[in-house]
Amino acid sequence: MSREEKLITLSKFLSLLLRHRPDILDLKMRRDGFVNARELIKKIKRRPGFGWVTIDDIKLLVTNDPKQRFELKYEEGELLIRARYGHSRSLPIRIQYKPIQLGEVKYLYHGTRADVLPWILREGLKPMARKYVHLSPSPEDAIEVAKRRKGKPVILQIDVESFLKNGGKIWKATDKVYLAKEIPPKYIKIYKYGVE
Ligand code: HQG
Repeated sequence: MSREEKLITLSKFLSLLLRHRPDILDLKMRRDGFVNARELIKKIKRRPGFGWVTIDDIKLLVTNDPKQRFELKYEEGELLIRARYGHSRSLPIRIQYKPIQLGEVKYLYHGTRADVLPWILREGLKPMARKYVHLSPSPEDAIEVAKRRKGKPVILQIDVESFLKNGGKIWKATDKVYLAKEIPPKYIKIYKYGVE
C-alpha cells in the first residue's frame, strides 16, 4: 500500500470510530464527541495493518483532509480529536454547531439517488441513520456526495432563505458540510436529475 492509500484507510477507520463505533476500541467519548488522541493511537496501533500510525500521521491527515472531517484541539495538555459531522443518530453525544444567519447563504444542495426521490419529495429530507441531514454548499460538491451511491444521481436545491425566514435552522459544520434536523418538501427543488 502506498502512503496515500494507507492514510485513506486510516481516515475511513477514524470516521467509523469517531462517528459511529467508538466501542470497537472501547474509546471513552465525551458528550462533545472528543476522544483522547493518545489513547486512540495506542489502541489503533494494536490493530492489524495499523502498527505504523503515529500522532504526526493523524495531524497530517486532519490538516490535509479536503472535507475537514476531523478536529484536533489541546485541552489541559492533552490532544483531543473528534469527527466534525456524520455521527450516528444513536451515539450519545451533542456537538454545538454555529447556526447560519439569514442572508449568509441563499441556497444549499443535497446529492442523492433517484430511487429515494419519491420519498424525499413527499416527506422531505430526513437524517435517516445520522443525527442530521447533510447539505453541500454547491452543486459540484453535492454531485460528489451523490456519486457515493449506486443509481442515477440527483441534485436537490434547498431554498435556505425561505426555510430560515419560516423558522428553520441550519448549522455550518465545515466549509463543505451544512447540517439540518430535517428539510420539509416545500423548500426542496430538483436541480439536476441524472447528471454525469
Ligand atoms: C437519503 C459523506 C428516503 C439521503 C457525504 C441519503 C456527506 C432519504 C441517505 C455525508 C430521505 C442518507 C452524509 C427520505 C434523505 N427518504 N431517503 N425521506 N431523506 N434520504 O450517508 O447525505 O465523505 O446518511 O438522500 O459526502 O449521503 O463520509 O447521508 O442518500 O457529506 O465525510 O438517505 O457523508 O461524507 O445517507 O452523506 P447518509 P449523505 P464523508
